[in-house]
Amino acid sequence: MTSYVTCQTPGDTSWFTHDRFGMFIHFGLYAMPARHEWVKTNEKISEEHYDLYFKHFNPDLYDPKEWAKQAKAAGMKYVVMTTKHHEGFCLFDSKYTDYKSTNTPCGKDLIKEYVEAFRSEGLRVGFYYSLIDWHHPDFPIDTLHPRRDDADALQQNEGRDMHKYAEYMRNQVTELLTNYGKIDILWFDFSYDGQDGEGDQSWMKGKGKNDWEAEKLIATARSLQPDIIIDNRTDIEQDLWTPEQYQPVKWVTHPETGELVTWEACQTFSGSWGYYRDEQTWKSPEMLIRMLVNTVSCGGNLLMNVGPTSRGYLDSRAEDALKVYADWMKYNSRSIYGCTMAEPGITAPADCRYTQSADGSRLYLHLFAYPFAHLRLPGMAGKVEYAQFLHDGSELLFTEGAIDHFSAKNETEDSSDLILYLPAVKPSS
Ligand code: FHN
Repeated sequence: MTSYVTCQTPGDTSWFTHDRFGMFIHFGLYAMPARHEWVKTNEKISEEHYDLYFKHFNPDLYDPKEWAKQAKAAGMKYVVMTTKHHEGFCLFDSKYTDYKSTNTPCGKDLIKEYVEAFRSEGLRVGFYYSLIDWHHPDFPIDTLHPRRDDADALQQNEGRDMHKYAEYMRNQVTELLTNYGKIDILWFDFSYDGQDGEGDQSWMKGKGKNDWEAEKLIATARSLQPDIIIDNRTDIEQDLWTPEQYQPVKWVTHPETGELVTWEACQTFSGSWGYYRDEQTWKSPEMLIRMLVNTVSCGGNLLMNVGPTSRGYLDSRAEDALKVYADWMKYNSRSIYGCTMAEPGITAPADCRYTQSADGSRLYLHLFAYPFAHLRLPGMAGKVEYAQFLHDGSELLFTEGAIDHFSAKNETEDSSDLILYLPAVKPSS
């Protein structure tokens, strides 16, 4: 999924664009059924049964310090954790609801411990806050709601007041941005406007910026933490972006302001954001690295997700995936941090990606397939002063626009990345 950080963030977003790589954490009651964070609505689980998860929620092995250490080792520089997902369960001690972690056997404000743990490892901290809330009595039943097919859904929906729910969100965002110190990112999720149900079920319509009272919600956040980076899944600006803008060969600019867009892709190791015990689809180590490289080669950030178990720890599959990043970033992080897409006019060969240092002096060539003896670099003849492998700094000969041999490494090793020093080429200002 791609989310876009708006250019309208008044604060300094240069740290965000420099850091490029963050950890996403989806944790909540849905870790107990362990069948996807949408399990309540996917399986239309009854309120009575879902309350069993609330009654027995006790992540006794919750250890965000351990998560933070692994995120830091993986090269992640910031983190965004769910404070409340669509199920409506709050991982923080809110005074506006009883549906919270402090009222379960867990008994703790999990967000407080999360913030302290990741700050202690030097990561910037963000909050995910769901606009959707399948538990709140004033959140109207709609096309996505678990109760949508209940015989009395229409009657249940009468009297639900979306304005009261919008006020509830503003009150909780006020708590989150008041009680936990400086927060760097606020990640709202998500609008689905205009999708009315079939036929006469217009009461099931989707929800967008007017339903969330998004202008007031964002104004509330900015009044408390003016420099906070806010994504645009409240639908305020969603319509300004179109996927074709994310072409590796183009600087992505805001269609109105012309500013270089800061944007972020979010992804997960498997097919689920929340812990999914029997999940079979896990991305390969190569895919994990390519997703990071590809995102930065298009001028964006990657927010990579983990879903802790309901005991509160990261399972071995998640830990193994984080280790893949740690091993790769050890030698290759300089091709990620402070880098962006290659400047206009520089196009990577097939099965390769370029990332370029912010000052334009270094072009990193990422090999998604190990080339044969020669690798021709279109348009680079006469523009490269020096070339070397990134992993060990060993020199590579570059003549007439081509790296002229790869005999230095056999093909069994991981395809390494290269640095091309381009003192003659400076990005257009
Ligand atoms: O519905 C959510 C989903 O559960 C998850 O939180 C993702 C993360 O980007 N956002 C929504 C789907 O786009």
